[in-house]
Amino acid sequence: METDKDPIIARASAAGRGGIGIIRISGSEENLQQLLKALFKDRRIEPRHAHLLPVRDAQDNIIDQTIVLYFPGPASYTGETVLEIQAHGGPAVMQMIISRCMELGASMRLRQAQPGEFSRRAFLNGRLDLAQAEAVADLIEASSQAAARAAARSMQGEFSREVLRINGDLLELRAYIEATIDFPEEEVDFIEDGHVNERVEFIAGELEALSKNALRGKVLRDGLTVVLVGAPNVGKSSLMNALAREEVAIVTDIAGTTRDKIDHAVNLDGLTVNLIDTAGVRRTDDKVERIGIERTLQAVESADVVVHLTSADRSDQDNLEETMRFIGPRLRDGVVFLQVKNKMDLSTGTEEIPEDYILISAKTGQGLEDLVGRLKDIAGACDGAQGDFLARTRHLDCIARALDHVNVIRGGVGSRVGLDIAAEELRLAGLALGEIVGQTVADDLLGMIFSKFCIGK
Ligand SMILES: Nc1nc2c(ncn2[C@@H]2O[C@H](COP(=O)(O)OP(=O)(O)OP(=O)(O)O)[C@@H](O)[C@H]2O)c(=O)[nH]1
Ligand SMILES: [Mg+2]
Repeated sequence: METDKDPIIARASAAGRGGIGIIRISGSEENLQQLLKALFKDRRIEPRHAHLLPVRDAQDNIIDQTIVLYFPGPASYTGETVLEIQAHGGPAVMQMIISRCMELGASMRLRQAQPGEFSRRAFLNGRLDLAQAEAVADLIEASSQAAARAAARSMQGEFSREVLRINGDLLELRAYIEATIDFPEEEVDFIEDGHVNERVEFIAGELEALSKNALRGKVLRDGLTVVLVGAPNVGKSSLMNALAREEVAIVTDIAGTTRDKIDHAVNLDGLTVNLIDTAGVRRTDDKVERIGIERTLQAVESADVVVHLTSADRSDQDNLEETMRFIGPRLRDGVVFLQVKNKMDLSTGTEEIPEDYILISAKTGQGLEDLVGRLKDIAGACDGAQGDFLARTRHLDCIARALDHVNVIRGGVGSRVGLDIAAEELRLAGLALGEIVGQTVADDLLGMIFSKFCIGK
């Protein structure tokens, strides 16, 4: 059975041919010392020094001249002892060296590493937290310079430090509140003296700012996912085509034209947007349409932004409620919901449209600039991209859940919200946030209470 203790080996450089290819081995000090001895006889290998050494096969024929680097744990990428062998980067040479190492390492159960296993060990050994380990993968995957720079910042721990800082604030406030629970007669003073509600407000603000930054980081990585939803015939497909500037989706005046969801990546003024056109939602007995509507709802779950389209050419109060009944329960925490009124070219000007609606006409192009502007604002594309870090949907999700818990008690601790509930919501917020870095919040709460409070008071 494979374990996390087995020494592992893999080619670290890309497959194919290259000037140099790198093989990496990670394991215990004892195992790697033994392997070194077998590979290079009695040559002394200095830690972190480059050595020019031949790797030989079982018949003592040279496979290649190599550069050997030795990193004793824990000061290595994985936290274990790591050996790197740089050889000429041909597939046959690489395979021969790996095979030779496997032969020599058979007794110590040296095996091929699984994907990501070096980074997994780095995480398990506390060399990287979860967000940093994810950033390693993102840096390698980055397809633009901006994304690469942001991934590098995440890998250096910029994102994690933000998360941990806010988590520290959450923990400190919770410690204060928990201590207060033990002195109910002094509760009011405690809350006021400790500025509890101000601190909740401050943390909520920090979480909102983090959420905004993380969304920008997520957009850098994956683009902004915008889902167009609404009743049949309001012009979703027309809007998709107008934004894409090509006929991506079929448009007709028949309600229920779009049956399936249609994905199309577009570049809106420098912002990468994954546009998803969907089947109009309504109650229907048509089997195919029902499947299409379920797909719409699944798309809603994956959205960063949901654009809810209504049409100016009819009073759609009814279908607004109807579509919201479908869509509402499927909206993720933290997703942005935009109300957009289409077909403004048909507007008589008599209907009342709420102020926060964006008014457009997919047909004439009116208002599309406003819509794109809003999307760019949401993605933070207008802010200087300096301090960005890369983030994933998973992170956004954790932050949104943390913010949800904080919002429950926002402005109401000691009045609307009891202290035990406040402490519990703060605990849950901390847990949600801690998932980002792969940490469950350590329960050293008592220690914090005693260190910060004079119990004799
Ligand atoms: N006058 C006017 N007509 C529009 C506008 N946008 C869409 N239409 C028309 O409205 C009808 C429906 O448009 P679609 O884009 O197919 O609507 P949809 O929301 O995708 O409809 P389903 O796929 O059936 O859910 C078509 O006849 C379009 O030409 C607009 O801004 N102004
Ligand atoms: Mg359509």
